[in-house]
Amino acid sequence: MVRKKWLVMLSLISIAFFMFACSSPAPVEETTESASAEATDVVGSNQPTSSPALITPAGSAVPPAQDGADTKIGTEFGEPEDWTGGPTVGQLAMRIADVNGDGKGDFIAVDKDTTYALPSTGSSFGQPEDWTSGPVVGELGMYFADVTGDGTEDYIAVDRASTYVLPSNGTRFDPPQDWTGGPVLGELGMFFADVTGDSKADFIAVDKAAIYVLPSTGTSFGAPQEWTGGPAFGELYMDFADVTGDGLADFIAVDNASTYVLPSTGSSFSAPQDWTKGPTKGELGMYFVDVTGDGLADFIAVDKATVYVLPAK
Ligand SMILES: [Ca+2]
Ligand SMILES: [Ca+2]
Ligand SMILES: [Ca+2]
Ligand SMILES: [Ca+2]
Repeated sequence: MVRKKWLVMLSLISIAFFMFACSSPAPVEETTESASAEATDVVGSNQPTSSPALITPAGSAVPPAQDGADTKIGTEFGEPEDWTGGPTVGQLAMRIADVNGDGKGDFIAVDKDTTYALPSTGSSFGQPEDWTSGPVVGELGMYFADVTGDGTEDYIAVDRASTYVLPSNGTRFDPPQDWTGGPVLGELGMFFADVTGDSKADFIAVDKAAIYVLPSTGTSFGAPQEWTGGPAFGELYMDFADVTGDGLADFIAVDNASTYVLPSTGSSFSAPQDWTKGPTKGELGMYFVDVTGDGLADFIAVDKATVYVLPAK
């Protein structure tokens, strides 16, 4: 049922755009209704499927900002450090995102009554700061990515009615702005990453039929563009990160058989390339983030026994 509804909604994306484009919706606390049940349902949906199956976009692909200035190359992880000096938990969601734009990933805790940011000092997370002065919750998902292109990661709340962006001004999130003028949902997952290469994260909706990209203009998301010419998804995991190092986020699909990369051309995704030549997966989690500092996102696979890094090269 639900899926059918999504299908319909998705097929209506374009229509919705035109229909709603002219209207002036009043968002704001629309996003404040409790998302607990729905959010888990959609964002973490896990219906097992046959071949190209499902994925779970547990969170936004928000690799820490990389600046070319740092040429240090990492080789290992050090000992665990206590960065909060006590328990810090978000009731509805927790993310790491550089919301103040200083190049250090900050701890974000989404609570029912408001959204807190604990800015990173580089060696600890500071005191919680109230960044929304009230509840902001995405019914279908909460993401953090720099969609405005100013270097600060913004809050994106995906509701059934529309997609709202709360731009970071460096010290808090501005009020919600309607960026899609109508519903936009991905059946298999929703991601925010810069696939066009203009430093603004784009809205990527993974549908069963294809992957759609809604390029960010800096103040809204454009009309959906089909980037794959057919179905494309990972059986075990999907993500969007720049593994080729050209500044455009690429599509990564982890299948049972191998891990495939579909490099972004800036206007579409190229044919799949086999990047692991065999099955590779993390039992407990998989991430694609540059941990070596060379500008290429690496494959991090978390197993019960240890954490593996497969450096991109
Ligand atoms: Ca920061
Ligand atoms: Ca921003
Ligand atoms: Ca972009
Ligand atoms: Ca790339």
